[in-house]
Amino acid sequence: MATNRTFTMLKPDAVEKGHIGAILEKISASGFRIVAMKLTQMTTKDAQAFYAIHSERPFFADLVEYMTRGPIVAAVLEKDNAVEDFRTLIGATNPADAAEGTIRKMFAESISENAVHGSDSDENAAIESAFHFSGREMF
Ligand code: RTP
Ligand code: MG
Repeated sequence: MATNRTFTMLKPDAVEKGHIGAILEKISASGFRIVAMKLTQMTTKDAQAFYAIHSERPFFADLVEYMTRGPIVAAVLEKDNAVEDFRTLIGATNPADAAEGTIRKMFAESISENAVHGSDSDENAAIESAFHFSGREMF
């Protein structure tokens, strides 16, 4: 995986509220090219594995329940400095702390239901992209 790619999920709350189009529009307008994308639903095992780093945190069970309760949009995005620039575009984990104009400020409800995921490193972007997509599904 090149270092100019990141992985994102539009989380179940964003899909439930009909925000897929608006969020993808904002992502595209911010200069990210979609190189892979699908609507999918994670199983409990999938979510436990994807968020394994948080398995000892008090919110882990709620996080797994939330991330599996409905479909998500999984996507791989390409742009110079993709990981850092996408984290800036989505804003702080808690939308109350997120900057004006960020995706979480615009579309998220709370620290636990915060509309969108963004990889936090190039290494995790590659791992998370491979978790959801085969090489033939990335363009
Ligand atoms: P993400 O991994 O989804 O992009 O979010 P993040 O880096 O901004 O935040 P992280 O610390 O990795 O937390 C992962 C997700 O767990 C939920 N969370 N709930 N109730 C809480 O205190 C709490 N803290 C985190 C959120 O869905 C968060 O995005
Ligand atoms: Mg994270």
